[in-house]
Amino acid sequence: MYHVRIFPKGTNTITKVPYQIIVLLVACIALLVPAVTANAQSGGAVKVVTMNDAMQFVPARLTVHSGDQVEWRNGSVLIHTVTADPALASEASSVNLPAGASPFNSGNIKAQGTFQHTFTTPGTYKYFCIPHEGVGMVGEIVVQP
Ligand SMILES: [Cu+2]
Repeated sequence: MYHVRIFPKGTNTITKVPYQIIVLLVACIALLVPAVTANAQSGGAVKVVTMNDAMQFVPARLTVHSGDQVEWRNGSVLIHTVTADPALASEASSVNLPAGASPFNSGNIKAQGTFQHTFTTPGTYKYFCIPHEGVGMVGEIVVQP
């Protein structure tokens, strides 16, 4: 009989260690993939809008899916609000709520502060910042089913 040995006898440890690492990696991937996939399928994604010193929501227009949470982050030294309530607007055109959606208002968000809102009613939301409505600090969230 003719044998070709890549590793001489007695060096089994060289081949065993990488094999065990591969088994561990596969096990980790097998555990992670269903978790990540489940999260993507059930919605629940978090989208971020930044509020800046130029009195803008960035991005000014954002599309999300029903069930997604939007987080606004105040990256400026100014106080901002995230307000989608017609009763608090100077201009009616600053606000739009889809039929059946409740108004919301963050109240004052200080520098480095955040505010979250989860959108469950599809449609187009227009909102504004109370102190800066007059200079056009308005934003739009489009919620797809
Ligand atoms: Cu503002």
